[in-house]
Amino acid sequence: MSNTNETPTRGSSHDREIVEAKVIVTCPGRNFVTLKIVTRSGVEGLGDATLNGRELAVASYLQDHVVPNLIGRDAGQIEDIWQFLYRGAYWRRGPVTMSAIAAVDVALWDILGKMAGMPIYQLLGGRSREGALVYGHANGRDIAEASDAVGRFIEQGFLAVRAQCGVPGIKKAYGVSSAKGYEPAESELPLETTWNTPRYLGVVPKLFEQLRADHGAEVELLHDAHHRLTPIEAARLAKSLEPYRLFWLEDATPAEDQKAFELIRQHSVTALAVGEVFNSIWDCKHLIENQLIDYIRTTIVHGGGITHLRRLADFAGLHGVRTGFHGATDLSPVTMGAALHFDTWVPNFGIQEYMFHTDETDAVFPHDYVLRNGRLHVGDTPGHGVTIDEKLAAKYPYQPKQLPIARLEDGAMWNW
Ligand code: EZ4
Ligand code: CO
Repeated sequence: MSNTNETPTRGSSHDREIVEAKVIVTCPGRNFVTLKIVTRSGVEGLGDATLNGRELAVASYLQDHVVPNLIGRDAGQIEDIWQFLYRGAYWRRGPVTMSAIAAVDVALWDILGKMAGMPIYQLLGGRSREGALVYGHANGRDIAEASDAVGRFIEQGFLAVRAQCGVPGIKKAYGVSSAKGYEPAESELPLETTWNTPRYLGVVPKLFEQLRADHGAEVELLHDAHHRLTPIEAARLAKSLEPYRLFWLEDATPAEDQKAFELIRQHSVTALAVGEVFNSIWDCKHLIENQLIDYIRTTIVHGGGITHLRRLADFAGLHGVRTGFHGATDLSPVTMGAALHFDTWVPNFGIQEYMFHTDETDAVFPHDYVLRNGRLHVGDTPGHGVTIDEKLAAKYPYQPKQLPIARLEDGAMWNW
């Protein structure tokens, strides 16, 4: 360095050399896997690698297979490291691999921001909007309870609310919980729930008819079918919801079969969102190119980080598809922070899912984003603005928890 006043963090590739990478598993209310990368000059970056119900697989992938490859590399070579981990593993894609790559990628963007003295949204190209429109999760055991819950979100200033309600005769319908926060990964072995599609299809249009009657035409309403429907059932639901103008109908049918969405589109103008379980641009290429969806849900932690999501979002933008990032509580505040920087920049932003983390989680991951008037606002802290209190994290050891499963009434496995 020629100028002695220059901050050491802006220095040469020698200063940027990765000297340490550490995997932190903690359970402040639920499990999170976090990767911390440290450079020779002492800059630290954090990435989230949480894969709900399969956390230790990603922790091992990072610890055993990725960390040894990171030591000695230049933290500034974000693209090259991404390509190294993606191409270099030979085994491409998949949620475990892509969550691990995401953790490295986000940690490196965090480091880059700190070295540049800039928030990540600035590195991406700057602010496109003041804040990111978010939607909250309202639910109730029946329609009346769900409508009251939606009302409480509106009172808190939310402009968009996802609504789920119980299905008569079904114990533990998806998205319905009496507890304060909805946490689906509840037990060491999967909770067994039952499913009945005809009864579900009977109740959902009535729920939204009631919500429009109670809360008016303006509030944005969303619904998640959580992969439960066949393509023709999904088409029927989408058609029956048209009068209530949903912001979106999410995961109407599993989308391994991307072509299935053609059938839904043929029958309905209800906006469609899909992709929280996707991990690659290739999972939604047909959906996007053929304009079969309106919102892509794949988010940073499960989709290879900022580097891959930027590619995906640009591709989606060409086809009129907007972002609607997954943001349930199993995505840690690190992902939320990184996602909000992305949302603040991305030109084709749609909406951001947002559930409150527990106080324990917020204490382990201090962050600078704030909710104001129905939007989440990022701060100007360099990087993504989320840190970890490692001492506190160590007080919450990993707890084995899996997501529930669903069976039809005859006992056959269905999609949870
Ligand atoms: O079931 O994040 O839209 N949100 C969702 C979530 C998912 C969980 C799975 O880990 O569908 O509630
Ligand atoms: Co969902």
